[in-house]
Amino acid sequence: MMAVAVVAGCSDNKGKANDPLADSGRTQRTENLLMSLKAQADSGVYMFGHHDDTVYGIGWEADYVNDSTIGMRSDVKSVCNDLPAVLSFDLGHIELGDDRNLDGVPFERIRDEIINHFDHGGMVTLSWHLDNPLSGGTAWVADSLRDIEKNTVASVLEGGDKHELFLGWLDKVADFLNSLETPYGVKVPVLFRPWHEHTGSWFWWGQDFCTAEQYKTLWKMTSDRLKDKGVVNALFAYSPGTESDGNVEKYLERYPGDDIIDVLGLDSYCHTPEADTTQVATYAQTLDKHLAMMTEIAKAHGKAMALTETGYEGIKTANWWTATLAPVLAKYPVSYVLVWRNARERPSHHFAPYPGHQSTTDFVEFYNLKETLFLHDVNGLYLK
Ligand code: BMA
Repeated sequence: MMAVAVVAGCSDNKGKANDPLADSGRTQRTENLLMSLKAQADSGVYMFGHHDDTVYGIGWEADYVNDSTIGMRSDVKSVCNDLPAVLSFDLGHIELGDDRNLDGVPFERIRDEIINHFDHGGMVTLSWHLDNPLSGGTAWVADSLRDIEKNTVASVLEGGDKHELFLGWLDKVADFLNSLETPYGVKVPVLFRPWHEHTGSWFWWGQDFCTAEQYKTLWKMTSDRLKDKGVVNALFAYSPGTESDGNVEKYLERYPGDDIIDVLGLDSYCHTPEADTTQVATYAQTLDKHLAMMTEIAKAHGKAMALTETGYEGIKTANWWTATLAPVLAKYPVSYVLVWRNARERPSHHFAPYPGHQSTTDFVEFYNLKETLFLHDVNGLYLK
């Protein structure tokens, strides 16, 4: 299967430093990225992604003050000698004006990693686990604060007590997105994925803490504000969890609309305390059911779709990549699959292999599947 080059796209504008705007008000490269996501999926291939891949892994952390280490080390690369085609980073705590994100990675470094990955033909997606503007707590709902959490979304909408504060938080995100520019004036496109897993009730924007209308208004406010602040390089992904159980109406219950969303996503995990083949099989069935549903919705709405977050914490079955994940993905037009982070501060919390891990042999097989695209595949020179 031929791979399709990702970010570079096929526009006449390619190579021009000023990167003119497309009709949508976004740069042509941003639109090209979206077209490439759809084209890749239609040709039966999907990109592999990993959260925080190049900034730390099991047993190491990048030297953030040394620019020569940007994009150089990665657990995935240590296993298959190639970087993921998709990198993911989190903007949590940018709203507070902090120098480092909620997992201790400097925003400066995140910016450099994004620009560097773009320079190598890869794609970047951003999540935002922002604090609670009303309670002062984290993105995650604390039981003791449940009553306050209930009012948080309402408080940030127009007329709410925290509206002004919150617009300022969105402006910090806008500033960051606007700063993603190469030295040659090219805006770097990214896929922004706020307000994810809203079908569950663990984040303050979750199901139990706002109405469908409030949730949709939160999205519209986010998209409008970023546009007003001149953001021209962001695509947006909608990433519910698996609570819809494969039901179209439930999946779309809080969908902000085709004018706001570019990519239909799904966040679905496999967590088992010990290796558990029954649970792994259940995970595959759940995935299958949701991706089948999303394929129909994506077709009807003309959208790209992706497995925006997934993974088996600890990867406790050695052949999980080729026996569990790949067979399901092969059936559906998924543009990328992204596994969560390899936490250097909590080694059991890892979702990609690292040297010595029991799933490395299988991961290399996964890497060599014709369907999977890594960085060498998307930069167009070494197509599988
Ligand atoms: C969660 C965990 C946390 C982390 C958060 C944001 O899934 O990995 O440890 O802080 O994501 O990256």
